[in-house]
Amino acid sequence: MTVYFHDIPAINYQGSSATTDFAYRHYDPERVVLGKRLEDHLRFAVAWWHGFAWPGGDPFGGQTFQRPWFGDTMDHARLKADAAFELFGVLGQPYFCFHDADIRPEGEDFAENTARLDEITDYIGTKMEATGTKLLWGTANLFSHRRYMAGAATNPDPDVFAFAAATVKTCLDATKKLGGENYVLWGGREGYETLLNTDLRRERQQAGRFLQMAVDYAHKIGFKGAILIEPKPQEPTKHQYDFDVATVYGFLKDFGLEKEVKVNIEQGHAILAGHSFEHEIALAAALGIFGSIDMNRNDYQSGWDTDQFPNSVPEVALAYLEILRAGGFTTGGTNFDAKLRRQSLDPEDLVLAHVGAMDICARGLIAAAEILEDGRLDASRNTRYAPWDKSDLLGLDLESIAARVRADGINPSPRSGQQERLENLVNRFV
Ligand code: XUL
Ligand code: CO
Repeated sequence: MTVYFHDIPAINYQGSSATTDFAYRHYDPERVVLGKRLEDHLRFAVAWWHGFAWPGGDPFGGQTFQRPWFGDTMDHARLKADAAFELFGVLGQPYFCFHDADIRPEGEDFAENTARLDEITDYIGTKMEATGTKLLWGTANLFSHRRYMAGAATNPDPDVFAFAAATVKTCLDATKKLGGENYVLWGGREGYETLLNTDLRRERQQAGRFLQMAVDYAHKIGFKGAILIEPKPQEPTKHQYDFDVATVYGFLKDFGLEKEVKVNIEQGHAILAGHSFEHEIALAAALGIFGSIDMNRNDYQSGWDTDQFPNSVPEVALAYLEILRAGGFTTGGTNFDAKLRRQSLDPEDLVLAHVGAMDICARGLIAAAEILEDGRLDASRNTRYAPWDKSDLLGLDLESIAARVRADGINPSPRSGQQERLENLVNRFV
């Protein structure tokens, strides 16, 4: 049954000679790059919240979108699921991601929320089986409802902690039921507006214990996927505890979870934290906690988390370069945590936003693979560090090093970092 995208053809790869907007010009799922199909490298996912739940509001104006599935009944929820699977089919998307609140209407209480989640995930499960679309990750929305205005795990009210913990249990159950390959925790309101009313030490402890409980429960039910924290420095709170990859790693070490939990890194969040996307990916890989990515872009003038679809091949290529250097995705993938601009009202806008983003990512990944196959970039980096390969310095102490510097007359002669030369090299591929 078609519900929404019925005039739009299924999108397929037609190459750069395509004459229609409704074609992939670069994303050929079957193309083999570095020994793997593009579809298996990129592992694209549609985000249910932006695609189907977001009404098109901004801080100064409300809903602009009029979707037939907007409403708070289970019939609306099923219609929304029908539309979502129709879009996955049009795009040929292998994966999707959801929050509980995206797929079911809010109930009167926890019991009703759980019953509705069970019912709609049964419905979604049947559609997944029929279409072969898979779940990249599930998550709980612990930030929209007013009960969470002062945080979920970090709330001053233990009843809110309890409601949030119970909700995470149901969302882990739902994610496992649907064969989810990851479970994400984004601490949207786990932070503060002002330190004047905030006991930071206590809130951190609550967040750490909450995460331990989630990990324990995932083990208990035999959830095979990865548990991922999604860092973000601020917005909606003034300061968020999961600020960036480095902060999250310190937090995981503190609570003994650095082998249990990885990160889901979002482009826009990295920028908000004052980093590049590739910095956050490279750091996570170096720390052994790289999990997955939320692909999008921010508006570079407004300084907001505008969640736009990616649009720059050079930017995306540098991110995929770090992902490929780290060995590629395992459980993770490329989730488009991106939404339309609020004037983009038509069904085809949602389709074309994903088509463009998938082509951009395909070009980025292909460019990154070509850089690695070319070999000169990494050869140059290896040469830069080559003297370390035969050095025993790190096993010594200051005294013996001082003796050696004196005895051998060590007197370093600086070498060029060749940055412009390497930038020129990379630009030949992107
Ligand atoms: C918010 C954000 C979330 C998470 C999932 O900035 O990125 O959508 O990805 O809760
Ligand atoms: Co995100």
